[in-house]
Amino acid sequence: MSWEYKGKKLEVVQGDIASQRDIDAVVNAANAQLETGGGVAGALHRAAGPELAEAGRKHAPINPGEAVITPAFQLPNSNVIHCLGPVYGQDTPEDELLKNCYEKTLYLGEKEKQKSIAFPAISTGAFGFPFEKALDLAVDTVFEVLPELEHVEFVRFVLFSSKEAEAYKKALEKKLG
Ligand code: AR6
Repeated sequence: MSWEYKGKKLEVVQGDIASQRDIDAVVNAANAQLETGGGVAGALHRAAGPELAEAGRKHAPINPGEAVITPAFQLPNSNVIHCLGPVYGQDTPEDELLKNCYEKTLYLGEKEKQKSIAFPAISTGAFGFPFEKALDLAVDTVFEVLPELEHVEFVRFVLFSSKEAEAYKKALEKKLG
């Protein structure tokens, strides 16, 4: 499902972040060492190959709310933007750190002239951030930052479950009608 917003395109899909063929930069819900792991990081590292962890080593460790960019290697994308979300109940202030993640990823995508960016629901898996609260922060931040950007034209939210995709669709419907 997709929407137009101030000349930009927003989309919500249910699927795998490692299979977004038409997207320039996919976002990794990374760990501080930019190594492989479970969830999103596991899927992206598996599909990209060992070069992704090797490329990450130059940037590691990163702090919560920080984002760095690497090539995407065997993934069908140009780049991976790795963002470390906050661990809920541990990295504070959680809301601000999660907002930073979306903001910094978008600005980095802009700097690197990426036309399209696909986000997973950062911090809502192993890091335990409550899904609905994370959804509101993600959507509000994208609505705030995206219209300011010149190069980034298209943001896709990729959710693993249909229930989560429905929640995102509802949130965007509510904002855009
Ligand atoms: N595609 C899209 N979404 C996915 C996928 C996938 N292939 N796999 C899981 N999700 P998580 P975090 C959803 O744990 O909370 C890793 O081990 C998942 O259902 O990937 O930021 C890293 O190495 C959830 O809704 O990210 C870090 O140590 C969301 O993506 C740590 O986990 C995020 O889940 C990062 O934890």
